[in-house]
Amino acid sequence: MFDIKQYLAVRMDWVNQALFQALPPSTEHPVRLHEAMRYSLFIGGKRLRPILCMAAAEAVGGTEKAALPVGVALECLHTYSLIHDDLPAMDNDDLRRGQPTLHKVYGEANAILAGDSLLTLAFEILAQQPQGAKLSLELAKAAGSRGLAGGQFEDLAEEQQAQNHETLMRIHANKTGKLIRAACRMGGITAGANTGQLDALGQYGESVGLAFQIADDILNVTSTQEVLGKPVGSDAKREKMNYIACIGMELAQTEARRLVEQAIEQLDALPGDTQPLQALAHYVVERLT
Ligand code: GRG
Repeated sequence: MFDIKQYLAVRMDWVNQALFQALPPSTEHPVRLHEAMRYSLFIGGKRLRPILCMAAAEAVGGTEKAALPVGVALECLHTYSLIHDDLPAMDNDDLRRGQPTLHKVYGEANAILAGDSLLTLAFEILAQQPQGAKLSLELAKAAGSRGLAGGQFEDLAEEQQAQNHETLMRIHANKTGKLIRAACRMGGITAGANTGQLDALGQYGESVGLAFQIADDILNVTSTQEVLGKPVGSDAKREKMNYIACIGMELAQTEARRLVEQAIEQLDALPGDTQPLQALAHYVVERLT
């Protein structure tokens, strides 16, 4: 039986060590900026995107270690998006990863700059990898106006507006799904996957990304701030578009399970060990944080 807990713990450790090495030391000038970048990265986080990236490499016969630096880049970019999402101009949140948000501790301007620096560092890391151009293209497409930033834009614009399933799907696919999809495809790229294999990994990532977001919406209703490390009940309070308001709790749970099965079907034709990706798809909807 695959031990997902142990699997995650080992890889989280690898990712944390690699992140520690990749970031400028907090003794380097400008000290406070480097401290701020490290604060957001090391106060917590599941490291899901780097772990998916490594598992995707393995699923097409590559090595996890070759995908690790790419995972580090993904985590830097993900953390930038969380820092900016928490800013007063966006979600204005006080808590992230169980700790005060970066702007609460370091001030708003420094939080913006730490986010900018992490976003840029992600591409600096990718530029140094074999296949750097292909990897950078993949991440840039996922992070820009057709991905994360565009999804965030629509999400902010849609607050307090009518719940519409189609709009909700598009926002979530862009805001959450595109980076998870990119993580899987980028893992494949490090392993020299062919076009068909990259498509399968991308479709796996898309389904897992949506399932992840549905699970996030469910946890926003069912979990507690202590367990989750960020505010709960915030979607309802802000009348924010989410799956529960849109289709109800029961259908949301059914949809998340269906997406997991759909994701796993994509793995059939892959030549490597797909057990970790299978287990990760289940973990995404069964997780408690
Ligand atoms: C471009 C500013 C900007 C934002 C992009 C990612 C994003 C949009 C906003 C963050 C807020 C949010 C609720 C995003 C949906 C994806 C999501 C649930 C992120 C949290 O990811 P986890 O659970 O976080 O993997 P950890 O802390 O474990 O890394």
